[in-house]
Amino acid sequence: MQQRSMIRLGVPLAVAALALSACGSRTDSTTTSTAGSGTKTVKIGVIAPLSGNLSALGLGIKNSVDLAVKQANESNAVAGWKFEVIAVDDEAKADVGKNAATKISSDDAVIGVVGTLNSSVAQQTQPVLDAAKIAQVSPANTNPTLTQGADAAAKKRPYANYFRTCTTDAVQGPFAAQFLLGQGIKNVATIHDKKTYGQGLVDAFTAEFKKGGGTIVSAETIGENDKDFSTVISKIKPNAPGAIYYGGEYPQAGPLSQQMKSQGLNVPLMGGDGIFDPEYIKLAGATATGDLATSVGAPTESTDAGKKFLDQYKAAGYPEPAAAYGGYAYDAAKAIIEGAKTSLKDAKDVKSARAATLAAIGKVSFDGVTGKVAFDEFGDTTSKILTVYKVDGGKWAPSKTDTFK
Ligand code: ABU
Repeated sequence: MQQRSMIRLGVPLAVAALALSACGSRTDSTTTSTAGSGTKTVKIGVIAPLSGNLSALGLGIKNSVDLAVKQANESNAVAGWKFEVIAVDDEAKADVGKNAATKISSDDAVIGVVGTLNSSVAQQTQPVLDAAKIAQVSPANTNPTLTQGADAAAKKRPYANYFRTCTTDAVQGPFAAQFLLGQGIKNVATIHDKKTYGQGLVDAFTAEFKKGGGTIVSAETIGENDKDFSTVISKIKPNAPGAIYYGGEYPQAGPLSQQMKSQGLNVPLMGGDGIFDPEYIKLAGATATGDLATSVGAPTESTDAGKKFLDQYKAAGYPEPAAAYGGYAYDAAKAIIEGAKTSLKDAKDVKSARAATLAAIGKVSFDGVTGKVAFDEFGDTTSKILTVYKVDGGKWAPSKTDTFK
């Protein structure tokens, strides 16, 4: 049995009311720095959904990397070098992400990439970036196979260039299972979207839920672009689950919750970090109250470092909120910059410094806005902190934060 140290959070989450304004969306952008004469340029790529229905998360990632890069340039983090951001939209699609990785790899000035959001997209970007020895540090991919390989019993790191600042679904799924069992919910129906993330999360949840004495009364799937869930709800309802555990993201989870309640299946929907966004609540509507989500780490607003990051992000004037992965993207960019401090010191060009950058990123250890930033032998974050959030008063409110040991 896992031992957990628990921090109870009694104060509702104060969601930062960052102003949203319409802006022209660029699918491919380069933030130009003001490099003086004699300074060389090094680029950090971003591959994330910058358009489409997951762009609320992707734009927060892009902006947060931009903030880290601006600060690195202001502090002259690597003498003689100026950082730039090159951001490419993956549209949350694996094939588009692969093309984005190919495009970024063709740029000799790129030292590392922050991204992707989706585990299914990372499966395509990993081999492309690895072949070019370009570091990839994801703030959001939670599928365990990306770092540990397909066989959980014989873990083997598939790509030495890949790291992540978020914890994995091998922790997130069991964390949710423990939570529901702790609430006295012993019968759960599961639904996933058949994507890498959704399926893996439900598998991890199911194993722990059964181990803890729970019963999966129905195990269903949907299509990743489905909008009408009446058939799956009708199938589940007679089994009288105490909750629905959903593996997937908010564009489907929100309407699924709304349709569950309108069809009389009045139990909480619980999901992972893929549903933890205000968009979920907008889509799910008033009956979302009581729905649950886990997300990686402690609430950004709950720590001094997190508050400072959010203040700086707000002051920088980005039109979109940092969202769930902003702090993780900022820390991912900082990990690449820390690596570059070592690898670029005496380098003649970026390309020849890439292998040394990978080695240096593997050894970073610093206090980031999401906590200690360091990686284990698989490239996974050493942090095992997660938080359960509950929809309350039209917002996600933190319910409890735990560290899995
Ligand atoms: N971690 C949630 C959404 C992204 C993914 O892992 O596919």
